[in-house]
Amino acid sequence: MEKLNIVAIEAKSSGLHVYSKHADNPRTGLPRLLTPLDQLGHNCKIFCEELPSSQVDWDAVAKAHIVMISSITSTAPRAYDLVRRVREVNPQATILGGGPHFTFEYQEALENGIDFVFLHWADISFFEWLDWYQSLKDPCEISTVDLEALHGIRGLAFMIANHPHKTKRPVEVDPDTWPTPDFRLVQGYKPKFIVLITSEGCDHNCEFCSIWAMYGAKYRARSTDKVIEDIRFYRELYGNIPIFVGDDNMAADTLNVKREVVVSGEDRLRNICQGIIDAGLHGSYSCQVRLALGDHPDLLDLMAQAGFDRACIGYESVEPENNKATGGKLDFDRMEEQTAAFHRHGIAIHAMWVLGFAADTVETVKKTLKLCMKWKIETNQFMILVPIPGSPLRKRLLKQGKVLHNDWEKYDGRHVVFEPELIGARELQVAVVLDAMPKIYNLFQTFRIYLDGNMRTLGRCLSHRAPHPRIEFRSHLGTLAMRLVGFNTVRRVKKDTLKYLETLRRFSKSVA
Ligand code: B12
Ligand code: SF4
Repeated sequence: MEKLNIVAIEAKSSGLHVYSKHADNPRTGLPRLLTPLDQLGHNCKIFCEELPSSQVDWDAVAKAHIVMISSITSTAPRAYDLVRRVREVNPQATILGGGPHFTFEYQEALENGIDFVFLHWADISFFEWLDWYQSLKDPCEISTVDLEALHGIRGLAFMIANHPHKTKRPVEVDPDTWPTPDFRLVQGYKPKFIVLITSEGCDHNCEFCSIWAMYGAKYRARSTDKVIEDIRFYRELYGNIPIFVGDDNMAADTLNVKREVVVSGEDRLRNICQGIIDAGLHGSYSCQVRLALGDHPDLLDLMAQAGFDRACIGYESVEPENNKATGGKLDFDRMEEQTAAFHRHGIAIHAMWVLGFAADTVETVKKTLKLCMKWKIETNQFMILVPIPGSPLRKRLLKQGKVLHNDWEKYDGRHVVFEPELIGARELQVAVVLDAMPKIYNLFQTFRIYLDGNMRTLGRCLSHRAPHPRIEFRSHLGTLAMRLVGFNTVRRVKKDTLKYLETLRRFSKSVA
């Protein structure tokens, strides 16, 4: 079998995003797909443009048989620039695209020169496609007959005679069959922490999210044994490196077709924590979970024992009227207590708020700001509502004629790209990015939060309730670092925001 040269590129975002300087990690899709091929002896190189040390080696691209490009919505324009550059450098290469944006905008991707688009998950389709590719007489001259043979591969889109073709949705994959992604394939990448994916999907269906459209109304999860195997693999490679479980919702319920709970999210998380403790793999872990876990002190206790020191939580909104749009998952009267429960167990919080829902006004932004200060939430991400492709929100707003533009670079949660209900687009942009963000990330608040966290841990140590004080104290330092990065980022995005306000003036009917 001929050994293939495969270059894969994760496109970067053009502007700063809230994680630019802190969470500079690749997504795990490309390493997951290429790890088995690397093990078979193919020459696989991944470049993650977001990392200064992982810039594309164009000599490698010139020699590649296959170039893979991965993108989310805000990086799509950059991905298309990359396609054009690849064509110049290596006209013979076959260009593949995948990821959440291309899944929903596959025609756009094909029109922009991508040869094959992989829709939804590519864990089967990519390898079936590769068999097909390797069976071709001349991969540089793919004929219509060759393309016809592709209709049996599910989850694929391609052009035949300038017409886009899309095959059926891919069949489900057992997450236990995923290989552990080997990040050594990402050139120049020295991880500060590892992103570990242990599941796919979510049991909620928030209007603004594309997770159901991407993965189905399902939750598929890796078994505890496999998760422990993954952690062990990274520990052996990188020592006691922090691990961020990047699942959209690590503690989602697994439901059957009648939407009855088969495995509760709490039980799954409990098993993983116990597995970590039993295997002696405690360390610094973080994850994305629901705030409602705050009602399960025994589970929070177990999480703390395993070393979970931070939880990223979708707080979404402080307005109860927005509950439907946020998947009906929040109990507004309990938010404060649930937040305090995480804190009592030494777990810091990264709160993800969304602003711009139907009930939101400038007062909502102020109220949100006040509450996150009152509840002493360590770090807060104020995201502007974005109608991303694949989300029910996008469908609704398009129907209502409220989407202002499709300049994908601006679909990053930092720009208003639609006409909100009760507030002007510019008003929302100013309230969130120019008014609220600098208030959250001011230096006084930063030191207040830092001191408060340390005092809390000290109290937990004195009352013998802190299983891993060192991890907790280190986590407070992490909070300090994140907040300082936030302070710097907020100042840097100001110029861009002022410019964007001018752009909005052209679009928005309700200029404030
Ligand atoms: C970890 C993570 C991050 C990390 C690192 C990510 C990074 N380098 O971009 C951090 C925290 C930095 C981050 C930041 C952001 N993120 Co993020 N992130 C994730 C998360 C939780 C997991 C990513 C992951 O590893 N997934 C698992 C792997 C296996 O999936 P995958 O990479 O998509 O790959 C699979 C397929 O898509 C496909 N595939 C993908 N690419 C390719 C390419 C080819 C050629 C082929 C054949 C197949 C293929 O094959 C893979 C296996 O099936 C996802 C949610 C999710 N479930 O994916 C959100 C997600 C990707 N993030 C999202 C967003 C919006 C952002 C931010 C814009 C948030 C913000 N406002 O700042 C930033 C922007 C980052 C950037 N690059 O510009 C959205 C993207 C939605 C969209 N359509 O744009 C997602 C989907 C979350 C969501 N549910 O809405 N993110
Ligand atoms: S926003 Fe979070 S809770 Fe809502 S559907 Fe998406 S992943 Fe699930």
